[in-house]
Amino acid sequence: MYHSKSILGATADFTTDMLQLSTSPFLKYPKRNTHKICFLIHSLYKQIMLKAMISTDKIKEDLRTRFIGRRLHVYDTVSSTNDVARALALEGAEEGTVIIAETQTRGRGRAGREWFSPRGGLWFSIILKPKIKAREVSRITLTVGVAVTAALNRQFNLNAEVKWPNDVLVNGRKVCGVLTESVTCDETVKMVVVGIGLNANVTLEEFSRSLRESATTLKEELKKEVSLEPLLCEIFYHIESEYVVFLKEGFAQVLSEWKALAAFIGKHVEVTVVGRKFRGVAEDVDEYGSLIVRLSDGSVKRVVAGDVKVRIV
Ligand code: BT5
Repeated sequence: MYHSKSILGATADFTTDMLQLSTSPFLKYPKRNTHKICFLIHSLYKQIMLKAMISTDKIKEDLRTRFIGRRLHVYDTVSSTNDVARALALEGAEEGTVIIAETQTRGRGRAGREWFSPRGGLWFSIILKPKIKAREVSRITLTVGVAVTAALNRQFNLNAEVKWPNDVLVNGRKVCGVLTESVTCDETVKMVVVGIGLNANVTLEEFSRSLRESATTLKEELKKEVSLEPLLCEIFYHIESEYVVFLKEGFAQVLSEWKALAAFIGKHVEVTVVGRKFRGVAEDVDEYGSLIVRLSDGSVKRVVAGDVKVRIV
């Protein structure tokens, strides 16, 4: 791993993967061509960096928030932005600090599931320090889901929806996932790291065959690439607004916004909880973010977000 200051002022970690690009051709070509190869590699490398690097300067120009995104750490590659955020939070990083990476080598979803994080996507984590109880943490996930959905609909005029507990869908496919991790002490939350994975400028061909069936990307839906910095700023703005409403006025308003954006309330669903499946109608989401499912015998099951999968049947 090489550490360097990027041309855009952010700290960047360049992995050896990128540098291999520039070393291997030397082995194959005669010496007289090396200057040409050098030039080629240099311009290729420059192009990659210019295209890939998310600009902190551009973000700062567009930022309309009071605290979210005011402190930014932009990396080329990390294992997981949630891990970096957690480490920084434990070192005392302020609320609203955001960690962004161009790629993640070990991006994860809930219950340790793999999160595919190629270049072109938005993979970032936000440090929050809400004064809430541990049982309220799932409210943060729903709050962020509402905010990302609102940002996408506002910015691109899409019809994005939220899917319980932590997805954002476009045309029924997952474009974004939210991973909320917290540190608690005696039922009180010390800090929350909200990880957001948004498939922005990624082509569907890059996904595995099985993911291609359930996932989508903004590039795919809009048939063009999107500018990442204004999108990030829009998302930060909506997250901060919803978060402040939640903390100051309570969760009821955010929950009603969530329900208005929900993909499947009233639909038949199959729920998988730790490998066990059952079917019913998704009736509601309660004030703690649990899913209420009515079974065919009329009884009601309350499902807590965690290692749960839900699909519309
Ligand atoms: C999530 O988990 O949806 C939460 C994803 C959070 C990712 C962000 S990226 C920044 C931060 N750093 C991290 O390490 N994580 C966060 P879950 O509901 O468990 O969904 C995981 C499932 O989604 C996987 O098992 C796949 O089926 C699918 N999946 C994986 N990568 C995907 C992608 N890029 N787009 C859509 N679906 C994906």
